[in-house]
Amino acid sequence: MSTAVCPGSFDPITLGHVDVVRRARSMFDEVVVAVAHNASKRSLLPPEERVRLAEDALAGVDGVRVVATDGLLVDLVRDVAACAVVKGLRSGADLDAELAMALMNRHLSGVETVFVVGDPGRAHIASSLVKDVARHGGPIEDMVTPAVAVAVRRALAPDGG
Ligand code: COD
Repeated sequence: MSTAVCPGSFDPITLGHVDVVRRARSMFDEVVVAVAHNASKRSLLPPEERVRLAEDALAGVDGVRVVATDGLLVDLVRDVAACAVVKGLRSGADLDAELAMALMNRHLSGVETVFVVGDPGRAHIASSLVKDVARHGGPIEDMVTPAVAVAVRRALAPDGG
């Protein structure tokens, strides 16, 4: 059985992420979605909520499980016996950032990274932009699941929901 790890901050999971996980699942028997920590980003949602929202968003995709990790990605890859990491690309800017991580992960453990090109119709979707649109009162309902929209608006409310 082939297993791949699909990592991200997922703060929050978007319909762009869901598309990437579906594409990963079309190539591997099992996809482990890893809700991880990106040291260069400050999270809006706590890890356990990001996991819950990812599980909800991916409930219709079989062969997928969601885990949280606060360690090195390559350690999780080893622990779940994955043969690859799968990342999504929207643009050349994504590739620049992803290439550095792919090279580091291969240096650390030998793991290969497979890049999938996401749906162009979802290439505008980024978690950071979804939060920014919501922060300014704009519509996010066509970029995230209903549960995510509620969670983001609640987290951004002045009293924290
Ligand atoms: N279409 C296609 N792909 C998309 C879209 C979209 N609309 N939106 C997001 N993606 C892709 C991104 O390009 C990325 O590949 C993936 O989805 C996840 O995106 P984010 O923004 O949720 O996650 P990142 O980029 O913040 O994740 C970074 C990690 C958490 C994976 C990284 O920091 C990490 O591995 N951390 C663990 C600690 C570690 O091992 N550090 C060393 C790394 S070399």
